[in-house]
Amino acid sequence: PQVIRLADYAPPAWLVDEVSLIFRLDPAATRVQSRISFRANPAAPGHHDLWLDGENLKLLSARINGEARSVTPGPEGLRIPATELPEGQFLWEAEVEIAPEGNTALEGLYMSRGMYCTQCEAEGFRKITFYPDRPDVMATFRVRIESELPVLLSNGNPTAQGAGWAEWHDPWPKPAYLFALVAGDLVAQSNRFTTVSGTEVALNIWVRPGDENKCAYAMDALIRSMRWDEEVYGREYDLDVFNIVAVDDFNMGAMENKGLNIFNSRYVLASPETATDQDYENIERIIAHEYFHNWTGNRITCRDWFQLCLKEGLTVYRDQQFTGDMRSHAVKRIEDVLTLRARQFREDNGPLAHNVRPETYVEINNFYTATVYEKGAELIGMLRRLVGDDAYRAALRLYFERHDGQACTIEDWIRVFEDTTHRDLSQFKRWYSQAGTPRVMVEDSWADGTYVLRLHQSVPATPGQPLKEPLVIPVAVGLLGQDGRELQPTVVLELSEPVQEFRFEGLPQRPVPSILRGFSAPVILQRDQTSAERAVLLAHDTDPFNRWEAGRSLARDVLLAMIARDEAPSTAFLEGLGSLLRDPALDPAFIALALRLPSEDDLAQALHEAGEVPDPARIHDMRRKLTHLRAEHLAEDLHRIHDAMASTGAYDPAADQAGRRALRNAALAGLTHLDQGARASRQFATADNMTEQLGALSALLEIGAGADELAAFYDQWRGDRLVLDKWFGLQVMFAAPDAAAETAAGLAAHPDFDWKNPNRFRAVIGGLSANAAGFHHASGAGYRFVADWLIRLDPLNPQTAARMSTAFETWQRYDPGRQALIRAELERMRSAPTLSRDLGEMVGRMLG
Ligand code: BAL
Ligand code: ZN
Repeated sequence: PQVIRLADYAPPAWLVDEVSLIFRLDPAATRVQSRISFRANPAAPGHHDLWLDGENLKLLSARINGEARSVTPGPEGLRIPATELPEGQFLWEAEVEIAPEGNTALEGLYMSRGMYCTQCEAEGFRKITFYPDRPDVMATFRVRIESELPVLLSNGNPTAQGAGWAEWHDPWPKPAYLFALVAGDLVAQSNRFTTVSGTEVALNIWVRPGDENKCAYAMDALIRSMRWDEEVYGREYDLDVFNIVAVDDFNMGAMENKGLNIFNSRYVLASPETATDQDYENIERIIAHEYFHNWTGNRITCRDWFQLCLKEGLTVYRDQQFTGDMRSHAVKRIEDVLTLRARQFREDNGPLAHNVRPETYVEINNFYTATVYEKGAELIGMLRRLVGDDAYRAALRLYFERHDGQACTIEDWIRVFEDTTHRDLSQFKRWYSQAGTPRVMVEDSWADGTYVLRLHQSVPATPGQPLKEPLVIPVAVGLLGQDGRELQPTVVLELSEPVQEFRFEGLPQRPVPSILRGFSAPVILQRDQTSAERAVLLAHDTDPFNRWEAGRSLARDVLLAMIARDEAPSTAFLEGLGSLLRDPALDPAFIALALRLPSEDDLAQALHEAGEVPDPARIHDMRRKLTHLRAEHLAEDLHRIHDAMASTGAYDPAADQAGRRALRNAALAGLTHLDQGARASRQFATADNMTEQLGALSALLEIGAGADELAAFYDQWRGDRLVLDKWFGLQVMFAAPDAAAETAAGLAAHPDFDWKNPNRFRAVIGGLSANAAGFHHASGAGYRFVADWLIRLDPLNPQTAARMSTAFETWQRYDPGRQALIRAELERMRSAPTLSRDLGEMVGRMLG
């Protein structure tokens, strides 16, 4: 397969000023006419060939400046030699035929239950027509859609419409990956937004008839996002309309097409009865994320796909800030770090580790990763900490001013900060070009009122990168007295050498350090900390993240001691949790997070980090045992909380109520271990919202009960696709390790298992890989089941198959028996006759 390299970047020979497209929609034979005005790029002097990307297109006609051309495209596109091209500029016209109904890859123009929709990022536009499908070619688009379907949408503003047709114009130059088209029998929930300068914007969320009563929250989130981006980043919306469409078959979460965002329906549709609080929070976050792309991604886009983190890291950072402002910064930071560790640290410490800005790829779709997104966002947060809030604001102003309308690079981004602060950021830039999670090892000493922190940094070798250079790591530190009083408020230490000392003088007593406050850098902290120190932090740290972290590391160590030596959990640990449960000043959402034990995969990661070989079955048993013991010890508190957190009044998805329900469900999960599910059955029967219904069902399934509730749930929700996804997923995730593969196989044979729908496929096959002990069962049945299905899906939908193959990325952690089983499955996938470039690249990287 061809490897694409950042180092080979060359500017496009031909630029496009304007594109005009006419679509005559038909499921089996859609005709696409294009008129594209090309202009020689002054940045690529000389007279060049014209290369147009194109895949699976039937070329019906082609003309240059009105003159018919006979052209024979290859499998990836067509080339017109320079000798056959006018100099300077010319008009390209073509007509192609495509078959959206046969497009199972869900990339380009495809159909989802009778509706037409598109997904063009990263390289889907080339499946619609011949075009220079690269993000540094930006053009304005005019689109005419002809179809009998009632709703016909594209980017930009509507310009004209009649029976069976509609025309759209997008005045903002954009790369082809932001093109979108939708046609269907849809209804809108509509509203209006007046921008800060007084422009009226029509807002519409388009859904299938029957779903219009599930859009209110998404609309509310959109309006709040638009206001927030004006207030916090000074960014105003720039078209007359903003359309969002919910689609059932979608590979990703959502897509930021200019003026026409297309969403996986699970991130739009919500009602209290069908969506959990977590669903609501995801909707708010993703609506915001896609909206924020309008400036960070669309108005300023990426020069090439290696720069993906330029738009994704920044936009994730912005949506994290937004959620923090809407809900709770403390809770949001903990949630983000949980995700980062679960997904990005996992990736960064295995065979798929890669730079935040990769330097090579075979299939760019394989780089929409936690590293590009979540670690990319961490780099923005670190930069902000290093330069300060005011400089961050000034740098962002300069970024928007200087680069509006451009396709940019990480170098442009860093230069904006250098020009704002006059600081040399070349060392910081290594964060973009070095893979791997840095380790920061802490030693400290105390003498004569002086406390010294000695920090060592190192980054482990990653594939293709044996040696690493030191990074600039912002380490936020505070100091507490033994009595919990804060002796030193937060200061940011800049660790830039391999080893560095930091001194704190004039202290009255040896302090308890609170290191890496707010998780100020995406690193693994290595430090011997006594339980007494942790107890001080857990009880008193003014930094909520480190307060939570103290409890988290206590829980992790308790679990590791149980796994290694059957050691009983310390009373200090259990009592620490009890104090949290009894602290009326604490946010219930925070307590719920403090109660959440490290996942089985987190524990496997921790054991591997400590040089041990994790045993998934043992981890599972000990984690269950601790859940049980903890519930016994805290039963009284858990009862009280489950009663006290019961809802009063109408359901509201906002943070306050959601936090109370999260804590109530956490209490219930513990109590269910003690009462064989009596309380959970009652909660299930009386719940008037999905959060409590699903919380009860999960608690029952976790103890191996809940058969009646599961059947009732199916009967109640069999007509709701999104809720049915939950029904499929839960059963697999909570299946006992011995029965997990069998449960998944049974569900895959269920008449409602529509395996070509990515959400349903993820529910069952992804559900099994999320069941660590089931997936890693020593029989290999879990591995075999997942590999079977990936091999089956791959020829139809390579993007989703490749994404889900990351289930196997941790294989090097395990014992020789499991390693051999996984290797055999990876080899089997690699030798599948239908292997795609997508899955082929992933499997190849995992095998090394
Ligand atoms: N650009 C792909 C979907 C997203 O990150 O918003
Ligand atoms: Zn994004």
